[in-house]
Amino acid sequence: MKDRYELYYWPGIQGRGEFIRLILEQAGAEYADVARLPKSENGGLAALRRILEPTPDRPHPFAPPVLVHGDLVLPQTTLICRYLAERHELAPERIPDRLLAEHLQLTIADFALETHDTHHPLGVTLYYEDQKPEAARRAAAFRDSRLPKFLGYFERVLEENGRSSGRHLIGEALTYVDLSMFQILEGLAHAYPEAFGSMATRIPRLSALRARVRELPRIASYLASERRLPFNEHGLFRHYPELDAPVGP
Ligand SMILES: N[C@@H](CCC(=O)N[C@@H](CS)C(=O)NCC(=O)O)C(=O)O
Repeated sequence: MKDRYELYYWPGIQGRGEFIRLILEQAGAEYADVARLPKSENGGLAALRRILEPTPDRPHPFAPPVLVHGDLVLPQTTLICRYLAERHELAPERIPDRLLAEHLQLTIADFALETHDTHHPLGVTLYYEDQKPEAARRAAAFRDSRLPKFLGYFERVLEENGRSSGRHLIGEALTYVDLSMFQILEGLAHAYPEAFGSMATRIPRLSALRARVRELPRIASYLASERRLPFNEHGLFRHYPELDAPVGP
């Protein structure tokens, strides 16, 4: 199958789409970010809505992101990441290691969702402005307990990976899991600069991983390009100063 992909995702945000974009960019793959294309090129929100419509051929996706590759229409971020990574040498070789990589990737998805839920604790159908007191409580619990627990976990996973002397989360080489971890760390630095900044001395290996991924030539060039959308207050990682504070000792 020809390596030309179509990514269908909300046009104005990094969101979950960004985990996929980072893999496509590092792979040097040819892809269209369809909803960001103009209508004249069959892009825009209408194209995104179309891919979510029921069809007699296959179960239709519940939500974006969706990857289209030839006849394949694949939803669910973690599944898409795994599919792309295995096609482009960004996943471990052996099946047990591939499963372990997916286990880490699913944990990253949990971490992303919990970060998101700090500003939407009552759900995505209400605006942040309609759930501010609940968000404040949820964010305090996140900062004091969940953030250190997740970051501490991934720091230990790096430390324990003797196969790469702690340079990669799994195996001996760069994988999609490292790229996704980079995105989480970037997102936290944007959303929770105080809380995340106060954790810096506790996560030296994760900080080094973040710096290394940022300097990969293809990633560096992507980050400097217009293809990389800035963080904003519509995506997973939102900066609301009133939710942020340093993490306790
Ligand atoms: N588990 C899914 C979650 C997908 C998801 O929640 N997508 C969001 C955008 S990031 C959405 O548009 N959801 C619409 C909805 O849930 O109704 C994944 O990881 O892809």
